[in-house]
Amino acid sequence: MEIFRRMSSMFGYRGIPEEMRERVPAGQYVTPKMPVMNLRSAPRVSTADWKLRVTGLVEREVELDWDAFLALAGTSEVVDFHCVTQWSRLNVAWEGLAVSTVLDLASPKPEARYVMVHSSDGYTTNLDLEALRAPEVLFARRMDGGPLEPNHGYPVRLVVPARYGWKSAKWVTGMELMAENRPGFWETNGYHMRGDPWREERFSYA
Ligand SMILES: Nc1nc2c(c(=O)[nH]1)N[C@H]1C(S)=C(S)[C@@H](COP(=O)(O)O)O[C@H]1N2
Ligand SMILES: [Mo]
Repeated sequence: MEIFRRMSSMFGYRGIPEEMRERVPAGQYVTPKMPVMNLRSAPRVSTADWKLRVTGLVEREVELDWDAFLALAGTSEVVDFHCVTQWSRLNVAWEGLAVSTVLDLASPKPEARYVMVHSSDGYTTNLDLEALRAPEVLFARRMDGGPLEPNHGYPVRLVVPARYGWKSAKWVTGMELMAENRPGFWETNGYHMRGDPWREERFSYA
């Protein structure tokens, strides 16, 4: 019993139904709520001013205003969310627009391999272009059946389920396509350049 208890806390399995265990990466525990993780206070963004821009190594720069975004947004999904500070929230429902659709509009140049994501709170994070093309990567405007709350990124946030939560930029306003990888905010401060929770890529020395 004791050995089981020690192992389950080690692997973060405590309190998790058996069928969900395989969905929880090593070193994570499951939380029923979605904690708010903000570097600074949530910026107030109005949909009237909001724009999403795709720039850098693209054939066509894209600029979507709120109406253009809404016209394209119709994808929904239920996915798990893993924060590097060790909490995982299972079954988060998101609605929005597939990032791959927006990338297709911009038509990345062949040399584009990485993306810097920009947010209106000044936050940045880098991702590889291939990871952003995965069908479950969304620009989300709704969460758990309601509008996205200001603290969770209103009006639009990125959702990248296959990366730690810091890559899911809130209040997102831009994607800049790049040939070389460049660190964003947390990556400059020691977090991993890729951040795959299934490989426990938490810190850059990993
Ligand atoms: N623009 C911006 N995006 C951000 C952050 C932030 O501070 N600013 N925090 C990140 C971190 S560390 C995590 S774990 C998730 C948390 O999302 P939540 O606050 O909606 O739970 O948002 C990420 N996206
Ligand atoms: Mo995080």
